[in-house]
Amino acid sequence: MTRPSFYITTPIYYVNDAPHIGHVYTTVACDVLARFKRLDGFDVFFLTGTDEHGQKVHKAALVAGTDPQAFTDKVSQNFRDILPIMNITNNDFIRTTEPRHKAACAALWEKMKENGDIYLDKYAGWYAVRDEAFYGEDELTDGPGGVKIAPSGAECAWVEEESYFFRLSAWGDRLLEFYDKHPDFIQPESRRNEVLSFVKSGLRDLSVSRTNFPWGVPVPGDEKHVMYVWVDALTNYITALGYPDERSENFRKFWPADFHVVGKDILRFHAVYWPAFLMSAGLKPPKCVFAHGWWTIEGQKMSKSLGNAISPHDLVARYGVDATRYALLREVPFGNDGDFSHGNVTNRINADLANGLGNLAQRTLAQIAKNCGGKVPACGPLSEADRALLDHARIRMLPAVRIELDAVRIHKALEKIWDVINAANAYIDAQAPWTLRKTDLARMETVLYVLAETIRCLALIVQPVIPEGAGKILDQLGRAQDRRTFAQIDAAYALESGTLLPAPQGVFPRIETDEKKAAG
Ligand code: ME8
Repeated sequence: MTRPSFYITTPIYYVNDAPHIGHVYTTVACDVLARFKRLDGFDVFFLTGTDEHGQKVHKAALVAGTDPQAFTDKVSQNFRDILPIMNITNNDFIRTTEPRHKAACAALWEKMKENGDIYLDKYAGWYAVRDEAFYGEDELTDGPGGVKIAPSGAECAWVEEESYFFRLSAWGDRLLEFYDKHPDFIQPESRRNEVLSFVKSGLRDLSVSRTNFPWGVPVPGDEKHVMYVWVDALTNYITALGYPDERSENFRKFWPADFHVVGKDILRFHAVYWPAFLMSAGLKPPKCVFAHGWWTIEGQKMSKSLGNAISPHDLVARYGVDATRYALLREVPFGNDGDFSHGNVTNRINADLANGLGNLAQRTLAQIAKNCGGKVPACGPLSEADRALLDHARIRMLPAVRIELDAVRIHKALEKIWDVINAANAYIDAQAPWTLRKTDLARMETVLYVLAETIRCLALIVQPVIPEGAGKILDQLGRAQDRRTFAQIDAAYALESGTLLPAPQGVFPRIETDEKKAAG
C-alpha cells in the first residue's frame, strides 16, 4: 500500500546573519510536524535551506570583504550546523547558489514568459534592501532626515533601472477566486483577511529583475539582468523536488506542498506572488501557507544593532535540546507574537517537563524497580479509574492531537498531551501505590502497570517534540526501536508483564531559577 505523502517547508534563510532563535523557531515547528507525520504513517519530505542571492547578501559579502560565493558558503554552513544541534530531521537542505536551483529558476521564468506574463520595462520606485521588497509610495512613512520607511521599519531607497516585470495586475481576480475555493490556503484565519484586502486593493505589476548588482540568477537570454531575489527564493520549494522535471518521482509525489510555514513578515510573498508565479507556469499552488508570529526578546525587538539576538547554541547549552524545543513551542500559541524571557522558559520547563512528565516517569519507574523486581508489573482486574486513564492515553489522545496538528495548533496539541500527563499524576496521587505496597500488593502492581502503559503511550506521542527524552523513556520501558510508531500506541502493543526493564534514571532535570542561584 502506498503511504500518503506530506511535504513541509521552512523559509530559506538569508545568509547575511548568524542563525538565531527566530530561525530555529520556524525550523523546530516544521520538524515537529514532519516527525509527527512520519510516525503517523506518512511519507514525508521536509525541506529547509538558505537564500543566498540578492542585494542584501551581496552587501553583507562586500562589508565582510569576501567574495559572495565564499561568503555564502561560510554562512550557509552555520545554518546547516545548527540542524543537528536542534535535532532537526530535514530530508534535504537547499542552497539557492546550487546549479540544480539555477536550472529550476530559469525553467520557471521561461514558462511564465511563454504565458505572456513577463515583459521588459523600466522600474522607478522605492526598494528596501533589508526586506528585499518593492513598496508603493502610499505604503511609506517619513523617517528622520526625510528617509522613507516601509511598514516593516526598513529604510527605502529610490531605484530607477531597466527591469523585467511580472504581470501581477492580471492575476488579482484569479487569486481571489483561488482563495475563495481554498479557504484553508492562508492560515491562521486572521492573516487571510490581511492578504485578501491587499489583493482586493488592486495589484501592481511586479519588478522581477535587477541590473544594478550582479549577485543573482541570470535572466535567460538577457544576462545583464539577475532575477529578483524573491522569484529565485520561492522557486526553491520546487527545485528540491526535481523541477523542471515535473515527472520526477518526488515532484509527482510531493507537489503541491502541504505546508509552507513562514513568519508573518513574508506572508505576502508566499500567499500572493508565489501562487501567481505557479499558476502562470501551469503549476498548482501549495495547499497552505501558515504564517506564525514574531518573537521579541524580553520586550524588545531582536536586532543586530541592539545585539540581543538569542543564539540557539546558547539556549541548548543552558536548557538542553528537548527543553529548548518544548519551551519555544509551548510558551506562545503558534501564530501569535511572543516575548521570549528566560524566566518564563525556566518555569515552563520545570513545571511541564521536570515536574510533569519527568516526575511521572521517574516515580513510576523507580517504584517498579524497587517493588516489582524491576519487571513490568502484573495487571489484575481494572477499576473504572484504571480504564479511564488507559482509554485516555491509548484511544482518545492521538486523534485529539492529530486534529490540532493538522491545523498547526502546536500549543493545543501539547495541551492535549499534557492533559493525559496531569490525569496520570492525579491518578498516582489518588491510587497511592506506595501505600498499597503495605496493604494490597496485587493492586499496587495493577496501578503501576496502568501507569507504565500510560507513560508508554505518552512517550510515543511526545517523540516529535522532545525526541531525546521520549527515546530515553521508551528505552527504560524496554521498547524496541521498531515499536515506536503511533500505530503502536494501540493496546495490542501493550507492555508485557514480567519483562525485565533497565535501571531507571531521571530524564528531565530541573533548571535552577536565577533567584535560586542567587540565593545559593
Ligand atoms: O525572509 N520571530 O529570510 P530571513 C519569529 N530569505 N520568526 C523569525 C524571527 C523572529 N523574530 N526572525 C526570523 C527571508 N524569523 C527570506 C525567505 S523563503 C522563500 C525566503 C524566521 O533570513 C521567520 O520564519 O529574513 C521568518 O519568516 C524567517 O525567519 C525570515 O528569515
